[in-house]
Amino acid sequence: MFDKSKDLFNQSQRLIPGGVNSPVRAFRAVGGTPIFFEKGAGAYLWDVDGNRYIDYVGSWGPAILGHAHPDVVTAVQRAAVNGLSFGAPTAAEYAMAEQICALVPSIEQVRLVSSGTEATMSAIRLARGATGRKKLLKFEGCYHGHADSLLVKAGSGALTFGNPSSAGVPPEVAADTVVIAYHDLAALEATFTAIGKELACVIIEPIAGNMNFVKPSHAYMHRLRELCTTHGALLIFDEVMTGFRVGLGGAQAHFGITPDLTTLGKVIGGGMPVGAFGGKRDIMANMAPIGAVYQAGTLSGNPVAVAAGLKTLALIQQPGFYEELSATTTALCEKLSAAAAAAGCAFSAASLGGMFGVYFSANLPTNYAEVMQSDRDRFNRFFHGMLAKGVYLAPSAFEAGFVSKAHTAADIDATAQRASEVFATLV
Ligand code: KE4
Repeated sequence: MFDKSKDLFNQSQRLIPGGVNSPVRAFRAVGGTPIFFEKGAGAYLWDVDGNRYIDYVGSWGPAILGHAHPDVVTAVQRAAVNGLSFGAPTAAEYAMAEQICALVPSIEQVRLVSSGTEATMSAIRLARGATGRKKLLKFEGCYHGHADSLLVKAGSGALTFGNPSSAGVPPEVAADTVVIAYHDLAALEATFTAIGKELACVIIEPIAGNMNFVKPSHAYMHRLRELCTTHGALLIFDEVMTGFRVGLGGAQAHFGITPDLTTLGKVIGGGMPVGAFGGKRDIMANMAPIGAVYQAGTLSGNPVAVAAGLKTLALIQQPGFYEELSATTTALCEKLSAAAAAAGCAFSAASLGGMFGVYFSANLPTNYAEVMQSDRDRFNRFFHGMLAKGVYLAPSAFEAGFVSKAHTAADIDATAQRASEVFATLV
């Protein structure tokens, strides 16, 4: 069933570290051999062995329209025949900036980059340049890409500065990053009381997707906004995953909060490499070449990637898009939960817009510690059972899942039916 994937994985490990170009793809969290895919269309993926899957990873969020949407492919083809990249301004980049600023009102000016990591790394440098402060606050379980200052885990004490979570990150770099528990109001208040005036910024996943799906309370998020304002720390909403995914206005629209800076990625590229960071005009004025904060990129805003992003942003604005996407995702969570309950399996699920999380625990986690208490072994068995039945979930118990506009009610019913069969093997 997976012979060609196994052969390719054996080969690729010779020339690519771990055989993959991004660690989560290696299936280390779930065990087994990573699947090599060769085609995607709509809600489906086909692997090199010809197996078809209903896909709930969607390239980790970009494929909100489904794979190879014909209008997006045509837009890419039309752009490509005129040249792949000029390293010079194009009208399309301005059109992209217009779309982002129109759809995310907190963004008055925006800079395009080529990945979410570039977006968050640049936003933090901008916050430090704009405030003249060094320290940043992030939250346990949130992932913001692999910039040095973000590969940091909590220090020994609640308020001590972070320690590197990766080799190669100098301790002195990690020392300026404070890491506290996500969605813990007491920890947040204590941190601001102690070092609020020293914080250049707070970066948060406003709805977490990298510890699995965790949506904090409105009260917590609004208090975070208040504390940042009071202490002069810039609030960065990392919406690389939630932007245009949980709703047209992202998580900031859901909470009714205006962050100082927002980072974007994934959906805005429609599967091509596009990231962005933006915010208030007076903050963005610090960016080179008009300001002193340097940031650059050879392929930033390249016409082919922007063409994919522009067409994607146009299509997600169609009337009823998010109502239908949300209904499909809600139905998936409800049907999976019903199937688990019928099998007597402790399970819970939650979603917002086209993003969801499933947990092998009876109660929905509200923070990292609770997520860590879910049954990872059962998830891994569920993952492989579903994979064998042609359903591709994120290969980790600590990742969110994604539904596309291309997923139909029949796909959701098929997924639930196959899940019923797998749940029965778990209890
Ligand atoms: P990229 O550099 O991978 O484009 O974006 C980094 C990033 C930043 N912020 C958030 C909230 C993100 O979720 C991500 C990347 N997400 C992961 C999925 N958990 C990408 C998958 C991977 O690392 O291969």
